[in-house]
Amino acid sequence: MTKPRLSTPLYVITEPALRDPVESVRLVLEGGARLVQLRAKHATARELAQMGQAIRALTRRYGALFIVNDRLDIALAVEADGVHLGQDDLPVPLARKLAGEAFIIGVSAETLEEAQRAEAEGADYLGVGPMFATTTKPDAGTPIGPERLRAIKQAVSIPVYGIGGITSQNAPLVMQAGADGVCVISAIIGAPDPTEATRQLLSMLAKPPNQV
Ligand code: TZP
Ligand code: MG
Repeated sequence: MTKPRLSTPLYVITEPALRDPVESVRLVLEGGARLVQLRAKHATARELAQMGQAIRALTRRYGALFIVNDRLDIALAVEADGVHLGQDDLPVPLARKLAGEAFIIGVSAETLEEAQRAEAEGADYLGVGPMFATTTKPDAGTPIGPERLRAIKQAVSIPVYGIGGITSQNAPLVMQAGADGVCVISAIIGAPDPTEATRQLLSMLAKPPNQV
């Protein structure tokens, strides 16, 4: 099996405090999202497995990629396309050993060093942030801003997604800094109409960075 390509600039992540994750995924797929992550920090393994199976079925129907946050066991069990690992999660080489070459492994990076190590260890993409202030992740560090992302992008060759406090207003700043895309939680999942919010962000991201 070959590794699926990350070819979309919008990566939508769930947040149960804002909206039910399965419903969220259904709504954003309808709006055109083709890369989604199940993130539910307080869910049990059983709840994650149930949500993961439902999201796997939905994403297959739309031809979308499905990543599970933190939990490689759940990701493999529900046949997700990949897992997203933080700096305190399973090290990339061990995840790779269990998941194989075709599996997507994403890593959160806040610094250049973390980004370079993740790439050297075999990560397939980076989530870099927090770009801006965010209330979704209370333990997120001080915002690093688009210039740090620019430095990271210049130092690695895997795709770089900005994350944290990204909205349709500031997404262009992230793209102009060289990001391959943006990860978004509250600006889409917390919007009154996530389908429409997805459509709007996607249409903006489709424009060349110097024209947005
Ligand atoms: N990692 C860094 S910031 C963040 C995560 C999961 C939260 C992003 O959420 P929002 O609502 O898009 O700021
Ligand atoms: Mg994590």
